[in-house]
Amino acid sequence: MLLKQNTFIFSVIKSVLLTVKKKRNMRIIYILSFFLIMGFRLSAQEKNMIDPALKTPPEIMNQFMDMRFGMFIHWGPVTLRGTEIGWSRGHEVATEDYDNLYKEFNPVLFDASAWVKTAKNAGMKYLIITSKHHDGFCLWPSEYTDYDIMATPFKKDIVGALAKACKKEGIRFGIYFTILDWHDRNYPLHNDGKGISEDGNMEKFRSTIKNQLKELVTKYDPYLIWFDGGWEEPWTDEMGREIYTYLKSLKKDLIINNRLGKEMTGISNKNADYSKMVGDFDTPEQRIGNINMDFPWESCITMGTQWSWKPNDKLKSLKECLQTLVKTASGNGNLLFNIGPMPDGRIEQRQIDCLVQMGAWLKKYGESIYGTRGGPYLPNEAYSSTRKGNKVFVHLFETDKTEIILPALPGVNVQKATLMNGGEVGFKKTDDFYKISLPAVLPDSICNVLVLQINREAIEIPVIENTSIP
Ligand code: H79
Repeated sequence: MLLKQNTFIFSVIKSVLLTVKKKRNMRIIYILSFFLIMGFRLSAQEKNMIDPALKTPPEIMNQFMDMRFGMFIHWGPVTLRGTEIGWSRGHEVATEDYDNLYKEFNPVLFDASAWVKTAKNAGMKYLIITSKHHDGFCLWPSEYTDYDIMATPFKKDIVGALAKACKKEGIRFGIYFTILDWHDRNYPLHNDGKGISEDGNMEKFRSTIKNQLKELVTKYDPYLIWFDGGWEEPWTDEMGREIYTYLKSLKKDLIINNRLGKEMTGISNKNADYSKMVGDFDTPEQRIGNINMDFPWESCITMGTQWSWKPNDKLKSLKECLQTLVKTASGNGNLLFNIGPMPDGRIEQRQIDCLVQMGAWLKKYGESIYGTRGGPYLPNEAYSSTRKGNKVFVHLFETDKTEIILPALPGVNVQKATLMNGGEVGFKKTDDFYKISLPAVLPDSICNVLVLQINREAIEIPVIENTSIP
């Protein structure tokens, strides 16, 4: 982007000078370009933007978006009570009790390799662990606090073990780190209902988290850092930009989400200004993001009803899980699917079973998810679509239909219509619609994939907003 801008400035000056005086010295062109480019850079700073040269480049973001499916893990001493991480402090669990849980946290059955293999078998390509949630407890040995895994009877570096196992299995490793910290007295806002505390010290607090982030980046070399809590009152966009810039100085291609700043669609799905986001991608929470072909996004969604483990929690059905993944990919986003391991260190078998089945589906239908882009059909109750090369993959959510009608794709010739893992299907184009006849027995009992092979690059087709059939 900056390179394009610089080349553009350079060529404008060049053509102006060449027109005015054909034999002018090239040196003037270079000097003028330099000042103009510097001017643009300064104005970027004045406009409170991150220097565009620092932003994660599109090729890195495209690789991230090609992965489509990752595992989010929320874990910590609070699992001993089975209530929500962070938020149950001082509510379902008395503060005094919550803050002492670490003394009993001894997940002797924790096996990093088993977790990572569970993610891999599910078809997930990356994994993100809560290194520190709002309660302030650190799952890695941090030099900057005593409230960490070394203070527990377990005394083993969980973040480190996961980073190592991910590397071994070829799974990208990411770290969740929240800005809130209800343990650190320097952070001026705690969940005690007393508002902003006067003995808070944001300068000291910012220095601590900067040190912790340096520790995390240098020790574990994460692919991604997933911030949370940038909405908090003591935090500003400017502080977020400072951390973004700092992290990029430690690791150039580190991917960083947008919760370092205030601008995000988040839980409330507000209309966000993407140009103001501090970070590389948007993070809709507990909902599938709206289609966006320009700005990367990732939905974080729980398999159960809370982020950390809850005994006998109600889990999403396999059908809901698969549709969540498919509809997210169809909107051009990634799914960061959350599970909460138990206090003894194991992932609950019910969660593993569901993940295994998602992985089995992806082994058969992964071509329609990984490396695809969303659209052109918007998701609806009956179907949604992704695309890649000259193929449009239409995911069919109804398994009892023998016919499906789709709005015709503008300016496109469909050369072949097949069912993935099935055969060719009946295809008729009438006016503005395709009429597709399906076999009585479909190959998959949950989600089938119709492949339309077309005569052009599918990505060029505009998104079809109205998929209703009259
Ligand atoms: O880590 C997960 C959540 O704990 C975290 N983001 C994801 C990834 C998150 N923290 N806060 N929020 C999301 C939004 C705030 C929700 C709240 Fe509430 C509404 C806090 C207080 C009111 C939910 C409802 C928790 C308590 C009541």
